[in-house]
Amino acid sequence: MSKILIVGACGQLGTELTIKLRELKGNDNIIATDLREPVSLIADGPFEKLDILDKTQFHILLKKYEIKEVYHLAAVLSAKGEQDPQFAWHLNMESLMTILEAGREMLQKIYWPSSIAVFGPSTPNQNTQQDTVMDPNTVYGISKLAGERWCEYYHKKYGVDVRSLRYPGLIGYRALPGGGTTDYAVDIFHKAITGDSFECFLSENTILPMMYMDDAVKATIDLMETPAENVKVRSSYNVAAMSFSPSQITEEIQKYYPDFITTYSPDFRQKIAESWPASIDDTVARTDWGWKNDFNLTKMVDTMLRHLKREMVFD
Ligand code: NAD
Ligand code: AKB
Repeated sequence: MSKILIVGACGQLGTELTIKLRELKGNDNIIATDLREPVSLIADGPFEKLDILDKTQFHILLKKYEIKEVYHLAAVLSAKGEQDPQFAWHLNMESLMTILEAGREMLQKIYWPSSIAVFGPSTPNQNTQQDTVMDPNTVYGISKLAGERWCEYYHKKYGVDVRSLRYPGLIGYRALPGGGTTDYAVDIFHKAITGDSFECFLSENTILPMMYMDDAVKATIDLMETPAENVKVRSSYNVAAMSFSPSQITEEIQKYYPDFITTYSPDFRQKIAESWPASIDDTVARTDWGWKNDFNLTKMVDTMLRHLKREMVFD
């Protein structure tokens, strides 16, 4: 079996993808890498410290493990990106270009995530289509849109097999989020199970597209296993699962914790959220490679609370 290298494996998505890929393909075939020390959940397989901005070290690892596939998950996300736009652009773009170039020379497949952040204030807000107006106004969104164009370019010009999904906000219980606008939808659960109230940085009626982590991992692996000729979109596919506002997720959590309350104190992230769509049309992904979500708001909340409560008991 050819070996896969994951860049940014200690992050919110990387932790979960590493666990699932190791389960499917064997521990030794999945090389987790990150700037940080390995988190305990992925300490059971090969791990290398890697700053993806260090091209030499990246190429040493590709050769050392005879890597044929790379999942590139390292990025600065939307909220953090606004604190240092130049660095966010540098990391998000340089790292992608390094990996796309490696795709020309020695890789068989590359996975690189995009985001609903590619859309902007002029994008139609409801059921946003695969192909539509895109005018992102965060450095993160601009870097994702530019990245999508580069992925398509490298595929068309050099035949690089690079694949991508435009994830909505991802919600999981194993790892904490790393500086996005949708992070509140994970943080809220940690407050609910400890009996605290939650102060939300978005206003109560701000609706955003979201997805439970198992669906995101399934979509990613399904896309990567699809025969190349069926992957017709080489920029990035819209994928969707659910949309809700902070007040709607609060009401769902109150079914389990009736005394739980959310207060609202919108900050700079409110403007970012308002520039993104409220719901996404993912018909193209459903048609091209059979994408289908398993989790809606009700099932996601039930699953999150059950897992987090169980972890508290074992802590
Ligand atoms: P995260 O911030 O949780 O994780 C990113 C990881 O990359 C971290 O472990 C970090 O240590 C590592 N990293 C940072 N700089 C690095 C460097 N120079 N070299 C190597 N590693 C480095 O992010 P995430 O939420 O897991 O997101 C993963 C990818 O998915 C990103 O491209 C993100 O834009 C995309 N995405 C995430 C979401 C979401 O809701 N989590 C939604 C849409 C798209
Ligand atoms: C963020 O909020 O920045 C991410 C994303 C939707 O890309 N969760």
